[in-house]
Amino acid sequence: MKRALITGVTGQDGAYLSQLLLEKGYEVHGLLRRSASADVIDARLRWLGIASDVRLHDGNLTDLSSLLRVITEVRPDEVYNLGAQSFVKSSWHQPILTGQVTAIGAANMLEAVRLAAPGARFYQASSSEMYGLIQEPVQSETTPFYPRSPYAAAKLYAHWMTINYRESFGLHASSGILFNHESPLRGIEFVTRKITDGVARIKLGLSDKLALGNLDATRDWGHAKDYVRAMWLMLQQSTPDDYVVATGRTVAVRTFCRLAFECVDLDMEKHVVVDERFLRPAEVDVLLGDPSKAKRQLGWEPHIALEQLVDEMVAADLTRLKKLK
Ligand code: NAP
Ligand code: G4F
Repeated sequence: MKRALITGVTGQDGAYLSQLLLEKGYEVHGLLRRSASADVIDARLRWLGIASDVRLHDGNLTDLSSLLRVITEVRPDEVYNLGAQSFVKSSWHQPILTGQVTAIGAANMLEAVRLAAPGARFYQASSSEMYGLIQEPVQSETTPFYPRSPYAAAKLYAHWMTINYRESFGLHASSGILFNHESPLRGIEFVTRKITDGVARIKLGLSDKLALGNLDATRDWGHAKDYVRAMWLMLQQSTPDDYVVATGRTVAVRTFCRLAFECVDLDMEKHVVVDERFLRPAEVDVLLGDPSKAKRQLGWEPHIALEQLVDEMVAADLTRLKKLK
């Protein structure tokens, strides 16, 4: 039985990846940072019905000693570094912490793997956010990066450290440059989930307005379930490498919003207001990925279309809110 260790196991991707690996017969271990809300921290794992199947270990990406201890205890075959301060807007409010967790945290993981489990295969959660002010209309593995936020700068450091550890120490370390991916388990602060939650609230009469920021930004949105499969596929290759994971279709926040309102037969123009508080100091206007390398080399392609994703998210938020009503 293969053993996997996942950092960020309580997040959206950590939950879906745990589910996938359990289905494949893995023993799944997760790094859990200490929280005062211990009773709700595993909510996503519980939502998927797998909380009791994942073995949780107390540790923190900023504490190398804890990572060394956990890796020594678990002796993983595969390590997925998904833990991060992942909310771009917060990275301007907490730039140093974002660097400590998202950048140095990844370096800590690479060191811990190098020292305690050098034979383990390593996955780094890199991000399309690194393309920032895009240098090519469609972004691939060879497109130059231009980070536009403290988060993106931190991810870029982690990305290059992953490549450096592969080249310096021969670690089987791969980096997935994943474009935005969403699901009913997406954090409520991200725009897609904020929209589907808002739409459900308006439909149920719990609210009348939805305040958003830049409606013109466009993103290449996929489903998290499809994207965790790409992570796993990367670690099944004999040679480590870097891959863009995307759908190849980009739509505006406004379009996502319209689709969500259409799911409940409402007109977004009557409910959406633009609020400056949700604008960013520097914006990533457009992201559009070219996943051809992942298709060619991993045999990966997305199965869930944007319209299906929006339907699923709105339906899940309606169900969730009806229970609270
Ligand atoms: P998420 O839901 O925000 O999850 C982040 C995870 O990191 C949570 O489990 C969080 O724990 C954990 N974490 C935060 N600080 C930590 C620390 N100091 N020590 C240990 N764990 C810590 O993110 P996601 O959407 O699942 O994304 C997974 C990864 O992919 C992230 O690295 C993200 O930056 C990256 N990524 C995401 C996307 C996307 O569209 N979703 C695209 C590209 C890259 P708590 O539950 O305790 O907060
Ligand atoms: O949903 P978002 O906050 O995601 P963002 O900034 O693209 O970052 C996500 O994807 C990255 C991959 O490219 C990940 F690396 C990162 O960890 C995260 O998962 O914002 C998407 C767009 C932005 O252009 C933002 O300005 O939506 C725009 N937006 C408009 N109104 C809003 C809002 N974003 C949020 N969060 N809230 C709004 O009210």
